[in-house]
Amino acid sequence: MDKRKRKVILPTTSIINEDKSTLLMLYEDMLLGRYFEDMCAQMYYRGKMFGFVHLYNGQEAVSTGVIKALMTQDYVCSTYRDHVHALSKGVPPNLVMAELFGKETGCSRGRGGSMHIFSAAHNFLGGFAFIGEGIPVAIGSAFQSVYSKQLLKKDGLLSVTVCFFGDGTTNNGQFFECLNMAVLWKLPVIFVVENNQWAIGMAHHRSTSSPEIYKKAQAFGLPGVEVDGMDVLSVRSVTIEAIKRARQGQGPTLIEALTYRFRGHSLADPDELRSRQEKNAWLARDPIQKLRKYIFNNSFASKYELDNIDLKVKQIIDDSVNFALSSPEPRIEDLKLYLFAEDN
Ligand SMILES: Cc1ncc(C[n+]2csc(CCOP(=O)(O)OP(=O)(O)O)c2C)c(N)n1
Repeated sequence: MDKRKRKVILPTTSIINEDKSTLLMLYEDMLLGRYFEDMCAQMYYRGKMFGFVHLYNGQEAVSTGVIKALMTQDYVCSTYRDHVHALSKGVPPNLVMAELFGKETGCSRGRGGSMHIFSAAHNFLGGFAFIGEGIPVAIGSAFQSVYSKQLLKKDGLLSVTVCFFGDGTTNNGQFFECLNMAVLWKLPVIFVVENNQWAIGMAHHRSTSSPEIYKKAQAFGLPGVEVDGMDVLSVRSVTIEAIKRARQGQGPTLIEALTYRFRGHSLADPDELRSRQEKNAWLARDPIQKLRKYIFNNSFASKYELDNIDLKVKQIIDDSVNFALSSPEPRIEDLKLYLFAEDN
């Protein structure tokens, strides 16, 4: 068999019956992610953004399915493909767009850019340029939740930390070290592998000894679950289970979401290595179209209601661009500001 060709079979998960308001919330969040990223591409090519910009198109069901099942008090740790995770966690689009424009009003005050979206106010822990860098950070975050609850006797529910990373990253040692530690200390952490089948130009199955990542959980003694990452309701179902375990102090879960990125690795990538046939097969599984059909076919909402959500989201994105354009640049006198914690 041609090693470059491998058919991905998407698993089926029994889903929870969600009500209309939840379904529309999920739909709106996925659209927000998609339109935000489409606008980023436009702005990047118009010279409004600098450096590498990695877009999330195609993977929206993972961000929405996971993050929208969390509580406000929970934490999210992302990668360099971080804009949409931040939006799902509630970081306002204005602040994310302004950050991408390098403006003072951005969530990292214009100093971080695309790969360093942070918001302490939203428990959004970044944004990392190095692959695997967020995994130990997520472990630290989950540890502090346990410490605050058990030793400092903090009131309320145990907070859960979700850590996102790609299939390529799972070949990195930090992944294995952190699985070990998370199980050993029963940490309230959920590892979410967004297996979009490629690490830049390296096909996943050509770079790893055992392509089914969720099975690697077995070696460390935590549940490993494979899920259709193009189906937001399936992702949400498995996440709700994982959150329940984590919050009750039963420890971590590894979720492998099978998905695909609809654009190149970054906006600088001409995307010539993936076949047209493969791309078309995944484009036909567009997670936003899938949810839209589900909502419409089950009479949860009319086409008119869904189109109104589209218009609303487009307006939010236009507003975020206007906000970013009209925001001030950081001052040259402030070049060294925020290098140290005391500047904040
Ligand atoms: C420690 C480290 N080594 C190498 C790189 C270069 N690099 C950037 S993206 C990438 C591939 C990551 O692929 P994956 O984890 O599947 O994430 P995806 O881009 O598909 O979301 C690599 C190797 C890096 N950023 N950090």
